[in-house]
Amino acid sequence: MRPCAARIGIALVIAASLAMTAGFAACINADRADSGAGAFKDCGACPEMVVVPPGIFVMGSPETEKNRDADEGQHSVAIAYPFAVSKGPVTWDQWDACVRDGACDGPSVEAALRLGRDGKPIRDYAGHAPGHHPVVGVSWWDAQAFIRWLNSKIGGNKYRLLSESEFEYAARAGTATVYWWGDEPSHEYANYGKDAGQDLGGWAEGRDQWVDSTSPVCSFPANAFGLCDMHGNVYQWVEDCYESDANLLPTDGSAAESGDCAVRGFRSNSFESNAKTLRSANRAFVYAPDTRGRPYLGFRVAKTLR
Ligand SMILES: [Ca+2]
Ligand SMILES: [Ca+2]
Repeated sequence: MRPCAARIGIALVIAASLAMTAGFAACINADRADSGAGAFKDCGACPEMVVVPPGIFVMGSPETEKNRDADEGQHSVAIAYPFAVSKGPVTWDQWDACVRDGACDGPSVEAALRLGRDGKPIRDYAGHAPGHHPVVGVSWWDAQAFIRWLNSKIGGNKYRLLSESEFEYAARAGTATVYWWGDEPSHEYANYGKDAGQDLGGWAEGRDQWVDSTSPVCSFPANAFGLCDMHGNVYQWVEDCYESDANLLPTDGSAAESGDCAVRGFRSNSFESNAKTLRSANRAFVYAPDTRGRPYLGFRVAKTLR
């Protein structure tokens, strides 16, 4: 077997070859304390991380795609590095561990979840689904606090949010279809709401048993990269400033630093969102990074491997 460095060089030259890049990822991962094939955890309460190989993909949707939006212009993105992505969104259990360590502001998030968009208390607030369900109500800054806590565990600066292009690359997992499982929405693969129309509102069907709540993380099949809940369950913050012009988005996997940096975007979809926004190419709306209390918005983390 070639030394790792030599194999990395080859993989960078031929980044389009997924077979080669899979070998690259395996090479990187061989140096890690693995909990499974291509997966690892850095501490007991840390998220399980899955290694995603380098590759080239077309971000965005063709103009023929039903329900597409104008900000999804297609362009090629080359990700020349492997990176790790949490298998699912960060859970309440993981968030609570950060709160117990004093690194995450649990009480403020809980208080925010009790308030509606008008800032007034929700009269019939029923609480959130805890434990292995995804954490919700957290701001982009809360996500950054959680990431600082993870980085304190490893004594480095490797954990971070995904960029928007990394998120779409990881969600597509080598596919060019509307969803990774095909061109039609399906409640066998995601917790989301209505199939038709563009209204909000939960819906249960088939494997999707949840109407008005999140589902436990990874209740649905993982995609070809081994990641779950890349579509549905909860929206997930990404690192980027919001660049509405797809032609100006970075093509190397990095996060956009142009556009509107007073807001941050998120990806995926949620239990109360519709099939239109469940699409791999969908770019969600944006919020100010201090926005807390949204019961459909959480995050997942990435880790730089080099
Ligand atoms: Ca549902
Ligand atoms: Ca959109």
